[in-house]
Amino acid sequence: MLNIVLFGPPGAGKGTQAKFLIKNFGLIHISTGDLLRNEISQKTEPGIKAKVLMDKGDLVPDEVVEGMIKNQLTAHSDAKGFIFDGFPRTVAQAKVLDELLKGINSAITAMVALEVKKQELIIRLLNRGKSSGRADDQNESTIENRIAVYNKKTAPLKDYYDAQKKYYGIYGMGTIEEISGRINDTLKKLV
Ligand code: B4P
Repeated sequence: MLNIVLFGPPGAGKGTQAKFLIKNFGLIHISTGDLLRNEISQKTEPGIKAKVLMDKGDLVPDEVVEGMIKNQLTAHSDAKGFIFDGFPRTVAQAKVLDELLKGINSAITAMVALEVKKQELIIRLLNRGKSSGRADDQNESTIENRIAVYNKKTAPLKDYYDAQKKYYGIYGMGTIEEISGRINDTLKKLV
């Protein structure tokens, strides 16, 4: 199995690049952000609780997203591999993911990390906010909070995967096509 953690700060291009990976490598895409937004639109109890946190740019509790990942792995038991987009976002989530994959005799192959300057992240997210309707894309202070949460809770995952020699940093500035070309070149060496 080819299991990729697609990593990077908010607005780095994870969701954007995941589309190319699905096409090029035939992987199942699991985006915890999309799954949570789906819960919100269905007005489920976890969705209603998550919305308050997401609108401020805070993370939702680990147990909520871990449960969603477990369901997705079960639902796609015949997958060739997975793209984990926006998950894990904490070291605790990474450890749970390792256990879940061990349970299906698999493991993370690589973390593909998109490296983008902070000012560019803010520009991209404010831009998306004009059409996405997402509360967390609407103003600079919420975006600043998302980046601060990323630096505090999520960025340490780089060391977690680096220690396992699974970290692949990708320069995430430039056109969408240039960046997907860089990711492809890196992943082709791993399959
Ligand atoms: P996510 O949905 O993961 O949102 P994101 O970090 O903004 O990334 P996304 O994939 O959507 O954007 P992308 O960079 O592709 O998370 C939202 C919230 O959900 C979190 O804040 C948190 O509250 C919660 N959550 C999700 N997962 C969680 C977890 N595991 N644990 C706890 N909480 C969790 O693109 C951004 C924009 O840039 C787009 O408009 C795109 O078109 C543009 N763009 C991309 N590449 C570009 C390029 N090269 N040049 C110009 N623009 C580009």
